[in-house]
Amino acid sequence: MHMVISGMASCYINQEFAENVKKMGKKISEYTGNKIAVVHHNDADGICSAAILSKLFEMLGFEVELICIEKVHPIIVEAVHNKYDGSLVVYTDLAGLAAKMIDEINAGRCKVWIIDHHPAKAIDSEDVFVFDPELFGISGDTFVCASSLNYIIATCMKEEMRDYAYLAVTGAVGDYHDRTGGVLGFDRCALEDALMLDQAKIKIEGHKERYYLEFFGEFADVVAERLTILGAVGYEERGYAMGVKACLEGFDDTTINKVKELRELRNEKFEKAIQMLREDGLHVEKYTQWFHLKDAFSPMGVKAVGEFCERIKDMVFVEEDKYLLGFQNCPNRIPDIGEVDWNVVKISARAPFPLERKILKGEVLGFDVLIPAASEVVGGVADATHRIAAATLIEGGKEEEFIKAFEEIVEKNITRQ
Ligand SMILES: [Mn+2]
Repeated sequence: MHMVISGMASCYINQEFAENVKKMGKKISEYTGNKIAVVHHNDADGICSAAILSKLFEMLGFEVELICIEKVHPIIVEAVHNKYDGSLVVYTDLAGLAAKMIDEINAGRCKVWIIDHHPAKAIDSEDVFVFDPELFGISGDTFVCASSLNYIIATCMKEEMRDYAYLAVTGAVGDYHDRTGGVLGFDRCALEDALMLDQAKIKIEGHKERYYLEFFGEFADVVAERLTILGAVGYEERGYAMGVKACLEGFDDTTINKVKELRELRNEKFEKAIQMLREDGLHVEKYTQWFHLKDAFSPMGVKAVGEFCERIKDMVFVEEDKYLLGFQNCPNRIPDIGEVDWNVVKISARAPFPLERKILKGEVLGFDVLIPAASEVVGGVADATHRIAAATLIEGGKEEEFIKAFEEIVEKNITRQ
C-alpha cells in the first residue's frame, strides 16, 4: 500500500500516529473479505466520519454498510457481529472504552477497528485494534475529532480523499472543537487542507472564527446543527442516512424540509416536557433532583434527554444546589439492526450553574466520578463522562437503586471531608 504521511498542509503527524496508520494500511491490504461494516455515532461528527470512511473504503474496492447507533452496548455488539461474521467491523466516534467488551463478544468472529477520539483503553488482541490519539497523549476533546482522525487516516491511504477535508471541518465544529475561538491541532491540519484546496474560507466574527464551506454554500456550524438534528432527533426514522447523503451530495429540499420538521418536533416535545415539570415538579432527594421521561420523547433518540437537561438546568423550577438527573427509555428498535431484546434506560446528568462552579473548583464531586461509580453499583455502562456532563445506560427498573447509590456516594464523600 502506498503511504503518504506528510500532509499537504504542513501538518506534523507524530510518530505513533504515523505508525498506527501504517499498521492499518497493512491490515487492510491483508484483509481478504469484500465487505466492511462501519458502526458510527449519530451526531454530526459521527455522520461526517461515516461519510469519509464509506468513501475511503469504496475507493479501496470494498462494499460498505453503515450502522448508526447511539450507544455501544453488549446486545448491540452481539447483533452486529452476528450479522457481519467474518467481515471487518469499524467502530467510529464511539467505543474507545469498549474494546475489551467488544473483543469478548466478538470471540474471533470479525476483525475490528475502533477509530475514536474519546478516552480509550488499549487492549492486546489478535482481532481488535484501537486507534485513538488519547492513547498517545493527544486530547481528543480538544485537538482531534473523529472526522479529522478519519480524514487524516484516509488521506494517508488515498490522496484523493483530500476532496473531503470539508467534512473534517464540519465534524470538528459539530463537536464544538472551535470553542476556544477556532479549531486546533489535527482539526486545524484538516482545516488548512480545506483552506488550501478552496473548500473553506475563514470568517472572523467577534472573537471567533467561522468556517464557510463552498460545498454546502453554508457555514460549518449551520451544517453541523442540521446533521445532528437529522441523526439525533430523526434517529428512529434513519435521519442520519439522509445526513450521510447530504455530506457527499449536498442538502436537497427534501432534506432541508426534514431538518425543519424535526427541529419543530424537538421544540414541541421540549416545551411539553418543560410544562409538565413546571406543574408537577421534579423528584427531589437530599443531593439530587430527577425526572423520568419514559417514552415521551419518542421518536427522538436518547441524545434528547441530555440536550433537554442542558436546556432546563438553570430554569426556576430546578434547585440550584442539587445534581440534575434525567431518565429516558431506550427504544427497543435499532433502525439499522432491528428489534433488540433489552430493557435499558439512558441517564443524563447535568448541574445547575452554581453547582457546576463548585464542581469545577473541586469543592464537590463531579459526574466523571459519580456517574461511573453509581452505574457500577447497578451494573450499568457509563461511557461518555465529563466533570459537568455525563451519560450512562442502566437496566430498566433500576432507576431508584441508581439514585440511592448516587446519593450514598455523595454523602460518603461529604462526611469524609
Ligand atoms: Mn465525536
